[in-house]
Amino acid sequence: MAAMGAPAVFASPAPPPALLRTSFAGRPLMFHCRSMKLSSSASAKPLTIGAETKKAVAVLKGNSKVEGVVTLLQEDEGPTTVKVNITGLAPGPHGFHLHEYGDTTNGCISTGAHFNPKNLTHGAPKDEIRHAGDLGNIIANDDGIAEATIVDSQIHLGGPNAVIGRAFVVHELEDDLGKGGHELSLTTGNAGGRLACGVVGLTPIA
Ligand SMILES: [Cu+2]
Ligand SMILES: [Zn+2]
Repeated sequence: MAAMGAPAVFASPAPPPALLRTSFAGRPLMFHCRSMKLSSSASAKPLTIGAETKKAVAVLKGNSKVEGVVTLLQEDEGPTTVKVNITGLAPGPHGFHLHEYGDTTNGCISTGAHFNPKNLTHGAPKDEIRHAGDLGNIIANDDGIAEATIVDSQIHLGGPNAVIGRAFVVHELEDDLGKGGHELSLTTGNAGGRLACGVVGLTPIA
Protein backbone atom coordinates (compact mmCIF):
# COMPACT_ATOMS: atom_id res chain seq x y z
CA MET A 1 0.00 0.00 0.00
CA ALA A 2 2.82 2.34 0.92
CA ALA A 3 4.67 1.43 -2.25
CA MET A 4 1.60 2.10 -4.37
CA GLY A 5 0.94 5.34 -2.49
CA ALA A 6 4.38 6.64 -3.07
CA PRO A 7 4.28 6.73 -6.87
CA ALA A 8 0.81 8.28 -6.70
CA VAL A 9 2.17 11.10 -4.56
CA PHE A 10 5.08 11.64 -6.92
CA ALA A 11 2.87 11.32 -9.97
CA SER A 12 0.50 14.09 -9.02
CA PRO A 13 3.08 16.84 -8.40
CA ALA A 14 5.04 15.75 -11.44
CA PRO A 15 2.78 17.17 -14.23
CA PRO A 16 2.77 20.84 -13.12
CA PRO A 17 6.56 21.23 -13.26
CA ALA A 18 6.49 19.53 -16.65
CA LEU A 19 3.85 21.98 -17.91
CA LEU A 20 5.73 24.92 -16.47
CA ARG A 21 8.90 23.75 -18.09
CA THR A 22 7.17 23.46 -21.47
CA SER A 23 5.76 26.96 -21.34
CA PHE A 24 8.99 28.48 -20.13
CA ALA A 25 10.90 26.58 -22.71
CA GLY A 26 8.36 27.50 -25.40
CA ARG A 27 8.47 31.26 -24.91
CA PRO A 28 12.17 31.81 -25.41
CA LEU A 29 11.94 29.57 -28.48
CA MET A 30 9.15 31.67 -29.99
CA PHE A 31 11.00 34.91 -29.37
CA HIS A 32 14.06 33.35 -30.83
CA CYS A 33 12.21 32.36 -34.02
CA ARG A 34 10.76 35.83 -34.44
CA SER A 35 14.05 37.58 -34.08
CA MET A 36 15.59 35.15 -36.52
CA LYS A 37 12.87 35.84 -39.09
CA LEU A 38 13.29 39.58 -38.73
CA SER A 39 17.01 39.48 -39.13
CA SER A 40 16.85 37.10 -42.09
CA SER A 41 14.32 39.23 -44.02
CA ALA A 42 16.21 42.41 -43.20
CA SER A 43 19.45 40.97 -44.45
CA ALA A 44 17.76 39.39 -47.50
CA LYS A 45 16.42 42.67 -48.91
CA PRO A 46 19.64 44.20 -50.21
CA LEU A 47 20.82 40.83 -51.47
CA THR A 48 17.67 39.75 -53.32
CA ILE A 49 17.29 41.51 -56.64
CA GLY A 50 13.86 41.32 -58.24
CA ALA A 51 11.96 40.66 -55.06
CA GLU A 52 10.39 43.99 -54.21
CA THR A 53 6.78 43.93 -55.33
CA LYS A 54 4.35 46.72 -54.61
CA LYS A 55 0.61 46.47 -54.99
CA ALA A 56 -2.04 49.16 -54.90
CA VAL A 57 -5.77 49.47 -55.46
CA ALA A 58 -8.31 52.15 -56.30
CA VAL A 59 -12.07 51.78 -55.84
CA LEU A 60 -13.88 54.00 -58.34
CA LYS A 61 -17.22 55.62 -57.57
CA GLY A 62 -19.05 58.70 -58.72
CA ASN A 63 -22.46 60.30 -59.01
CA SER A 64 -23.70 57.74 -61.51
CA LYS A 65 -24.03 53.97 -61.53
CA VAL A 66 -20.50 53.72 -62.88
CA GLU A 67 -18.14 51.98 -60.47
CA GLY A 68 -15.13 49.73 -60.51
CA VAL A 69 -11.84 48.54 -59.15
CA VAL A 70 -8.35 49.16 -60.48
CA THR A 71 -5.41 47.14 -59.18
CA LEU A 72 -1.77 47.97 -59.77
CA LEU A 73 1.23 45.71 -59.45
CA GLN A 74 4.87 46.72 -59.86
CA GLU A 75 7.98 44.62 -59.36
CA ASP A 76 11.08 46.62 -58.55
CA GLU A 77 11.53 49.42 -61.10
CA GLY A 78 9.71 47.49 -63.83
CA PRO A 79 6.51 48.53 -65.63
CA THR A 80 3.29 48.56 -63.66
CA THR A 81 0.44 46.26 -64.58
CA VAL A 82 -2.87 48.09 -64.21
CA LYS A 83 -5.94 45.86 -64.15
CA VAL A 84 -9.21 47.63 -64.72
CA ASN A 85 -12.74 46.41 -64.11
CA ILE A 86 -15.44 49.07 -64.42
CA THR A 87 -19.19 48.55 -64.79
CA GLY A 88 -22.20 50.73 -65.57
CA LEU A 89 -20.64 52.44 -68.60
CA ALA A 90 -22.24 53.26 -71.94
CA PRO A 91 -20.85 50.78 -74.50
CA GLY A 92 -17.74 52.05 -76.31
CA PRO A 93 -14.49 53.84 -75.48
CA HIS A 94 -14.00 55.97 -72.39
CA GLY A 95 -10.98 58.06 -71.47
CA PHE A 96 -9.08 56.59 -68.54
CA HIS A 97 -6.44 58.60 -66.73
CA LEU A 98 -4.53 58.98 -63.55
CA HIS A 99 -5.20 62.47 -62.23
CA GLU A 100 -2.91 64.53 -60.04
CA TYR A 101 -4.69 64.56 -56.69
CA GLY A 102 -6.26 61.96 -54.46
CA ASP A 103 -8.82 64.52 -53.40
CA THR A 104 -12.52 63.81 -53.90
CA THR A 105 -13.84 66.58 -51.65
CA ASN A 106 -16.06 67.88 -54.45
CA GLY A 107 -16.31 64.59 -56.24
CA CYS A 108 -14.04 63.67 -59.15
CA ILE A 109 -13.51 67.31 -60.11
CA SER A 110 -11.20 67.73 -57.08
CA THR A 111 -8.72 65.22 -58.49
CA GLY A 112 -7.33 68.01 -60.66
CA ALA A 113 -5.70 67.59 -64.06
CA HIS A 114 -3.93 64.58 -65.54
CA PHE A 115 -0.84 63.60 -63.54
CA ASN A 116 1.92 65.39 -65.45
CA PRO A 117 5.25 65.48 -63.59
CA LYS A 118 7.22 66.17 -66.81
CA ASN A 119 4.99 69.08 -67.82
CA LEU A 120 4.20 67.75 -71.30
CA THR A 121 1.04 67.88 -73.41
CA HIS A 122 -1.67 65.24 -73.49
CA GLY A 123 -1.10 62.16 -75.63
CA ALA A 124 -1.58 58.46 -76.15
CA PRO A 125 -0.04 55.90 -73.76
CA LYS A 126 2.52 54.93 -76.42
CA ASP A 127 3.51 58.49 -77.26
CA GLU A 128 6.74 59.93 -75.93
CA ILE A 129 5.00 63.25 -75.37
CA ARG A 130 2.18 62.48 -72.97
CA HIS A 131 1.11 63.04 -69.42
CA ALA A 132 2.29 60.25 -67.14
CA GLY A 133 -1.38 59.77 -66.29
CA ASP A 134 -2.48 59.21 -69.89
CA LEU A 135 -3.69 55.63 -70.08
CA GLY A 136 -5.80 56.09 -73.21
CA ASN A 137 -9.23 54.52 -73.46
CA ILE A 138 -10.93 51.55 -71.93
CA ILE A 139 -13.73 49.99 -73.96
CA ALA A 140 -17.03 48.99 -72.45
CA ASN A 141 -18.88 46.05 -73.97
CA ASP A 142 -22.63 45.89 -74.65
CA ASP A 143 -23.22 45.16 -70.97
CA GLY A 144 -21.37 48.34 -69.99
CA ILE A 145 -18.40 46.45 -68.58
CA ALA A 146 -14.86 47.53 -69.35
CA GLU A 147 -12.10 45.07 -68.51
CA ALA A 148 -8.53 45.88 -69.42
CA THR A 149 -4.97 45.06 -68.49
CA ILE A 150 -2.62 47.95 -69.16
CA VAL A 151 1.14 47.63 -68.77
CA ASP A 152 2.69 51.07 -68.43
CA SER A 153 6.16 52.41 -67.66
CA GLN A 154 5.11 55.83 -66.37
CA ILE A 155 2.85 54.65 -63.58
CA HIS A 156 5.11 53.97 -60.59
CA LEU A 157 4.20 52.70 -57.13
CA GLY A 158 7.42 54.00 -55.57
CA GLY A 159 9.93 56.79 -56.06
CA PRO A 160 9.43 60.54 -56.55
CA ASN A 161 6.64 60.16 -59.13
CA ALA A 162 4.70 57.45 -57.34
CA VAL A 163 0.98 57.43 -58.03
CA ILE A 164 0.00 56.41 -54.50
CA GLY A 165 -2.38 59.06 -53.19
CA ARG A 166 -3.44 60.20 -56.66
CA ALA A 167 -6.64 59.13 -58.42
CA PHE A 168 -7.95 57.25 -61.44
CA VAL A 169 -10.77 58.82 -63.38
CA VAL A 170 -13.00 57.22 -66.02
CA HIS A 171 -14.64 59.65 -68.45
CA GLU A 172 -17.89 60.01 -70.26
CA LEU A 173 -16.36 60.20 -73.75
CA GLU A 174 -13.54 58.79 -75.81
CA ASP A 175 -10.08 60.29 -75.25
CA ASP A 176 -8.89 61.60 -78.64
CA LEU A 177 -5.29 61.00 -77.47
CA GLY A 178 -4.30 64.57 -78.26
CA LYS A 179 -5.13 64.25 -81.96
CA GLY A 180 -8.71 65.46 -82.19
CA GLY A 181 -7.99 69.08 -83.05
CA HIS A 182 -10.33 70.26 -80.29
CA GLU A 183 -9.17 73.04 -77.99
CA LEU A 184 -9.10 70.47 -75.15
CA SER A 185 -7.29 67.75 -77.13
CA LEU A 186 -3.85 68.63 -75.81
CA THR A 187 -4.94 68.95 -72.19
CA THR A 188 -7.66 66.34 -71.58
CA GLY A 189 -8.15 64.53 -74.88
CA ASN A 190 -11.62 66.10 -74.83
CA ALA A 191 -12.87 63.09 -72.89
CA GLY A 192 -15.85 64.89 -71.35
CA GLY A 193 -17.26 64.53 -67.85
CA ARG A 194 -15.86 62.48 -65.01
CA LEU A 195 -18.08 59.48 -64.36
CA ALA A 196 -16.21 57.86 -61.48
CA CYS A 197 -12.91 58.18 -59.67
CA GLY A 198 -10.93 56.46 -56.95
CA VAL A 199 -7.83 57.22 -54.90
CA VAL A 200 -4.87 54.85 -55.23
CA GLY A 201 -3.77 53.24 -51.98
CA LEU A 202 -1.30 50.51 -51.05
CA THR A 203 -2.70 47.05 -50.43
CA PRO A 204 -1.11 43.78 -49.22
CA ILE A 205 0.70 41.75 -51.88
CA ALA A 206 -0.94 38.41 -51.10
CU1 LIG B 1 -9.13 62.18 -66.95
ZN1 LIG C 1 -3.50 63.71 -70.31
